Amino acid sequence: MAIDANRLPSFDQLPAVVSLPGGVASAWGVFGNDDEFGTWNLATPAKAAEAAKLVRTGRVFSLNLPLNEPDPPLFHFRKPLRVSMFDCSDGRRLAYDEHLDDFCPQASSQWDGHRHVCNPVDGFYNGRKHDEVLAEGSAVLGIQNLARRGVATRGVLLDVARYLERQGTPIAPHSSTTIDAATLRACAAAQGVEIRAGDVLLFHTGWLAWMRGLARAEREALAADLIAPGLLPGREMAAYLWDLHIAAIATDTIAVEAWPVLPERGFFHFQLITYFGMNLGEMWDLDALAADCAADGVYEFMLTSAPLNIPGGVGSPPNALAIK
Ligand code: UVW
Repeated sequence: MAIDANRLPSFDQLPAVVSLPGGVASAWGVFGNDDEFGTWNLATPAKAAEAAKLVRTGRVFSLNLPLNEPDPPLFHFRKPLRVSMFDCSDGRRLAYDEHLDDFCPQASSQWDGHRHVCNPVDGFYNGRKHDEVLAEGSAVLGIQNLARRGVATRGVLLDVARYLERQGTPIAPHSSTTIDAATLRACAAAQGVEIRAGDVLLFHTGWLAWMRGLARAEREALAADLIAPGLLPGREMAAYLWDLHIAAIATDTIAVEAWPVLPERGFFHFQLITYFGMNLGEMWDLDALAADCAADGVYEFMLTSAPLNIPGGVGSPPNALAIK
């Protein structure tokens, strides 16, 4: 289905989700009733061509943490990766392969794909039923869809950390500071960058760099009482992100939204993943890119991502690059 971003409904035109509080709205059906790509539909071939024109210096930024970080994984239900080489020599040569054990594709830098969250009442993105998605051998809404498609589009970085520092209100990393839509707008204006339909929007908070600088015992304490800055959930943020018609959003924090989730605010993953069909990039390593953008004043680039082709996968390391 060819998508024209100019003809998409605005947030105010989307139907309300009655099973959830907080003004959640549904984009189910907007990209087709059988669609499994959600807002990735907006990352069109024209966007890849637009992004290619942004490559001017050839500077490449890998946005991926080592797969064994953070150590320990910060959610207790994710296990640390174990890598073991084994000998596959054949008598004429010494050779080795490896096994990965307890690999959780969402324990490090990651995409949260369309299978990550499900509203128990309504189902997964586009109304796919829980039993259908969880059925043995089902790949419905799996990350293989994105892996086969690949990502090459315009990326924009909002360096909220530097912006708020200059405003005299720096983000305290060991906090659940919320970032509202007005702040994202003001940051974009201060940087002189426009966010366009089909872009991947990155926002930098400085949380990841802070977390990586902690001693192991401090990271263990953080895992036991997890806290991180992030987006302020709610109707205003949902309307801002939908009306930008971005393809996805990614950040250097653990959950995109401020953590922990407060019951009165609701779990914003539902709005973004389940009802918009928008994948979330988390714990992306944005520090070097942010420093480069601050140095040259250029906050747009080509963004590529090649997720692992895991049939029925919930998420994946992004294998993301920003190229300027
Ligand atoms: C959870 O939703 C628990 O994890 P993540 O922050 O990876 O989305």
